[in-house]
Amino acid sequence: MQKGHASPLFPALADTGAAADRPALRFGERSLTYAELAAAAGATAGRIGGAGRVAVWASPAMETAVAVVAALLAGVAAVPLNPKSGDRELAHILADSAPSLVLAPPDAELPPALAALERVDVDARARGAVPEEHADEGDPALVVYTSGTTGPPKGAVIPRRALAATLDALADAWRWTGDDVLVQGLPLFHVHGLVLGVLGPLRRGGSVRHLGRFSTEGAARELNDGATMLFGVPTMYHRIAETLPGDPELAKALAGARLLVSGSAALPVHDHERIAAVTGRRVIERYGMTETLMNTSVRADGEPRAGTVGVPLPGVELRLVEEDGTPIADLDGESVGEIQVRGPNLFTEYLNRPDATAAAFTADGFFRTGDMAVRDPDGYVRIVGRKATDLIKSGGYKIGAGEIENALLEHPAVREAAVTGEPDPDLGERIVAWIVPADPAAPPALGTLADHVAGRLAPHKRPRVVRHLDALPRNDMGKVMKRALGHD
Ligand code: MCA
Ligand code: AMP
Repeated sequence: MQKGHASPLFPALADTGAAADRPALRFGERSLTYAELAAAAGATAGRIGGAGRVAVWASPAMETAVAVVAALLAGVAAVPLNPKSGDRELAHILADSAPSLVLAPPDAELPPALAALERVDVDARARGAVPEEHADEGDPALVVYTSGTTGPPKGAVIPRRALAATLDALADAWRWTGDDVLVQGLPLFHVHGLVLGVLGPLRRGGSVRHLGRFSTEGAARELNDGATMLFGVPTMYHRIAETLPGDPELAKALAGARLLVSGSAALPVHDHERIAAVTGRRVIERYGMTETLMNTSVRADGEPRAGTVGVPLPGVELRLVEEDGTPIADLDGESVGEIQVRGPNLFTEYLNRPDATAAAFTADGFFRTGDMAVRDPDGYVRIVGRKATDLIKSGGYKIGAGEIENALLEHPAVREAAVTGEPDPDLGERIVAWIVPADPAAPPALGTLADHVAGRLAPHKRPRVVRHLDALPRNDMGKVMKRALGHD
């Protein structure tokens, strides 16, 4: 069947004349204009057309942006890989998503798990014609892996429609235009850094300057040199709040920005207030998920109320429901319910997991987020917690306790393991490993277990604290009572 001609995701790639010479991407010293990006992505797209799904070695580099744009132009779904993924995690993602090739920067050293795949080096200086996009809006654009409470991460299949819908809704909420210059230092294998932080500016015809890795100096330098917006996770804003009192350059940079946006986890009111006190500027929060892209935001023209994630974005239906699924009618700022959302921003399915997909949706097509919230009388959403205690948010990364427990149990010095998150001023939550040692005389050290988890799963999933116990507290059914651990 002939594929449809959906409207292009990046109209600015077709620009000609002076418009095509505007900057699109900058990573450190390297930059590409729209004409150069169109040519480089066109060249790579020409090499991958017809591939089923492609893996992208998503280092924080120019090539990652070019590779993902190329895949979208070619109508091929991209699976961004964390270049720091450990062997277990990588093997799972590759087996589950079955990519036909891997796109990588020419200088990247790929691990053995990828050796069997055809490799296509991405040349950011290559020149090729931009192919006509033959894709339907429901076609998969990205498969992004996200942790659940138990088991290995699931691949959320994100359709092209969702990318367009969420980025256009944010443009409305934030008055985001092609004149904006974004600075960010987020990883490019998650929605925040990749979809909002790279595809967002490109859809608007604006530009992004990526810091490679986040630093307060980098953010200050770019904001003082023409950048208009900053995107970050709360840990980054916490580090900004810590640095501000002794750093007038940073204070000036933030004061002059058009928009400071935080997301991926809650930004504590204390950090909001500290930043406002020094800069006179309010950080605004938006709320999203890998599966839903963005659901709510404080609007650029709205009241930036600390501790809230604003109002539903255009096109997003949002409701709070009680345990039995009954919608909560009151906007009273008190009644707590689970957030459910419906709209064109939603993912299609978890790859190869019809069971998990079915469980995630209600009969009338709302997605169950697992986030608990109240709504103020004027509709502002305040997130107050989450249903599952076994999901930890650390540095803005979602991490499943079960996944880490399974990895820890594979270490010979571990007899039993339970993982919890506890409050951390910098990371929001830090991962705590409660360990019953195989040999009480030789309990495994934190460094040993951290390396073990980092090497199997990913460094950000490593425990930051280890506590040794003689036995885990269990109920009559033998289930570990995590709440009892929290109060130890
Ligand atoms: C340390 N390292 C190790 C080990 N220990 N490597 C291997 N083995 C070890 N045992 C390395 C780390 O890999 C890292 O390297 C460096 O040491 C420092 O580690 P860490 O302390 O973990 O990093 P950090 O600098 O403290 O990280 C803070 C951070 C980071 C920069 C804020 O957490 C981060 O980038 N968070 C963003 C998460 C995110 O984008 N979430 C979006 C998903 P190196 O520095 O070289 O890597 S949520 C989402 O997408 C939804 C839609 C939403 O709403 O946004
Ligand atoms: P992820 O699955 O990694 O995409 O993370 C999505 C989760 O991050 C959501 O379900 C929320 O729990 C959390 N989240 C994202 N943005 C915010 C925010 N602004 N405030 C509080 N929690 C957030």
